[in-house]
Amino acid sequence: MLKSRKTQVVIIGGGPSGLMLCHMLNHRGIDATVLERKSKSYVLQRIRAGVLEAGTVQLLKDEGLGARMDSEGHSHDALHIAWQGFDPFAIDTNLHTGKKMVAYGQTQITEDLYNALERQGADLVMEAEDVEVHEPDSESPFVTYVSDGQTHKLECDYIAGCDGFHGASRRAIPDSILKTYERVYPFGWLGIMSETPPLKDITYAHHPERGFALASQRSQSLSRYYIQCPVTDDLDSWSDERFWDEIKARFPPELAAQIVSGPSIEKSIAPLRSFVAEPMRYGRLFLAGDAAHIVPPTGAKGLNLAFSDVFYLCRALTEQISNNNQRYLDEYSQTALRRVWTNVRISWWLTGLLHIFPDDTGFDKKIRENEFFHLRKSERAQAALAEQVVGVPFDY
Ligand code: RFL
Ligand code: PHB
Repeated sequence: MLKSRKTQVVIIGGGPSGLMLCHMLNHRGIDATVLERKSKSYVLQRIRAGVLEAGTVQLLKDEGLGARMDSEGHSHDALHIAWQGFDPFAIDTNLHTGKKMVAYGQTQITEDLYNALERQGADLVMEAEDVEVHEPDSESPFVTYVSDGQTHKLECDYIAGCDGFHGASRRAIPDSILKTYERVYPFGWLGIMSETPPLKDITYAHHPERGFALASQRSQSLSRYYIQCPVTDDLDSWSDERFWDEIKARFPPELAAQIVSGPSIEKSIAPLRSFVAEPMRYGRLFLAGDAAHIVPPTGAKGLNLAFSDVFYLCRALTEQISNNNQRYLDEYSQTALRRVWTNVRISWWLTGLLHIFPDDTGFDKKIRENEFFHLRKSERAQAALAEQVVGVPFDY
């Protein structure tokens, strides 16, 4: 038998964007139901970074989610670049913009959100299977899903598709309406986690023959490192020893000497792509976060973009539902996409600057090197990059 009920907003996906939207809507007196395919423990096990733009930090504080971030996060005020053959240098993002970024894990943010939502008694359905969007372009959309072996129907006023790149909601938009833009990069990131003290600063490295490397961190005793590698590489071919030799070869010697190696506790290869789906609205269905766009991780923009989408979407739904003002809903896709493309561009640019490509010509290498010289020498180039790394404002 079909079980049917009604809510104002159905949110598909209980990752950071879906949870944050639910939290913000509930705070404004709007009913929302989150449908998440996985279990809570699975969602909380995903290891992802969290370099938070100033706007994301402010949004979390404004929404009452700042306490743990304030005590456990650490401020992150520079973009460190180590280019083989040159002294490492840093762009002081705080100096150029007056704004502060914070390094705080996505896993912790997700945990904070689950805790807050559970305290509020929010309507979360975990392990919801076969979620399907119905009639999104009508006045009465609904979503069906299976839970505990039973099919449920959720009638609603609006649907928020926050179900990531592989989710169901983007597919509910007809091909004739949805236009997608994509660049798949000819390499991936091989990442490892190790219980070793990290380098002092999150540092991006470039070696003209060997390619990109990144030294990052989770705590004073937990390090996260990445190197670019062919996406087709077999993980088995990357012993820990080979990884450490390779990453040390990509960093300038004085930094390589500071990298403390140790056994990896996690190792994976992630593909890199830029992807945007337009428009981010179809009738009463609105996409947010990775469901609508993906950026390569160079620059750490994905989560921040997910949160700016949620900011716009919450404002749009609240204005419509509470004040009968549809202006922000009508402008949602256009407003969100402007900021999306700004971040797609900067993530693509940083990826091109710091990686090597299999089809690089001598000309490409010279241009890349010159981009680096210019950035190192020019205060103005540094200020322009700093503005985007810290994050353009939501009203951009
Ligand atoms: P998510 O996190 O993918 O969550 C989507 C949720 O939807 C669920 N789902 C479904 N639920 C119901 N029905 C279905 N049919 C469903 N299909 C999927 C999924 O189980 C999941 O729980 O998307 P969201 O919420 O939009 O959040 C986006 C961010 O997670 C993502 O942009 C970032 O993780 C990207 N990213 C980083 N972003 C940053 O801003 N800073 C970083 O430092 C950073 N580092 C990273 C990253 C992503 C990485 N990945 C994905 C490999 C480092 C890594 C390694
Ligand atoms: C990470 O710590 O995992 C991390 C940091 C910076 C990035 C991407 C990932 O640009």
